[in-house]
Amino acid sequence: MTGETPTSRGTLGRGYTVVTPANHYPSRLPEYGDQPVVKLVTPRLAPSRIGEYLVSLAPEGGTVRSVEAGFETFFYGLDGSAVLLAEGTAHPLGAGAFAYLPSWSSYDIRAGATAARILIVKRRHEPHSGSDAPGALAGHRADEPFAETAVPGFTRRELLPVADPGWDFNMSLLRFAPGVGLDKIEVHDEEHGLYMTEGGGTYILGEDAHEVVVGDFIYMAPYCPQGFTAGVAGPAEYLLYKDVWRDGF
Ligand code: UGY
Ligand code: MN
Repeated sequence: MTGETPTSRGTLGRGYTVVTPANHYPSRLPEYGDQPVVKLVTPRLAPSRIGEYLVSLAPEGGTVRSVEAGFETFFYGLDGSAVLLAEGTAHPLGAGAFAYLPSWSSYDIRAGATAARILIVKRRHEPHSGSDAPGALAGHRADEPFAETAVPGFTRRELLPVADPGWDFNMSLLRFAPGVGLDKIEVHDEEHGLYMTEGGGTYILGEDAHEVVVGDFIYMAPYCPQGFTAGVAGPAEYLLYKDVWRDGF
């Protein structure tokens, strides 16, 4: 391209970022060798307390050395097939499969015969006295139906237990029928990492409105005003990280 500045929907706003596939500039991490890792957000972007990464594995590819223990980690398979190996257990990580590993687990990932893409969320566990730290957990988005909410056409699927204060974050799939959205502009202390898994719509972030589509990522800092309405062309869905059960200190 000569003389033309590429345009982009990606942005660094006040209290949020939008990172689209066109913005991806892959990094390398020693554990993944030359396979691309897109750092969607890390704690280098204050005040984020999470790292969220999009890892692309070549067919039969995987970690070239184990990822060391020390952080709790959530995995969500976007496409292809892969397996997560931790503590002598193999957890499937194909499209729609997910797993959680506690901070004392090291792990490896291996792709199957086709390339695989996996979303990974990493954070420091914040213990709560009186609650046991959670152990490893794995499942698939199709294991349970999405639950109705107070808003007709808006359903949710919780991938991690939401009623146990031992857990310090939730991972939820939020699904909206065409034209349906959140019923308020939320402003709250918890932060979000959001990955669009289907469709698109309009995201209100602070004082701005952004059109978002499948593959887009949004980081929302604590107290970032936020609202969403799905587009009319079809359903929209996103995978949402949210810290929970802690008082912010
Ligand atoms: O649970 C939540 O905080 C969620 N409703 N936020 C969001 O979708 N931006
Ligand atoms: Mn929210």
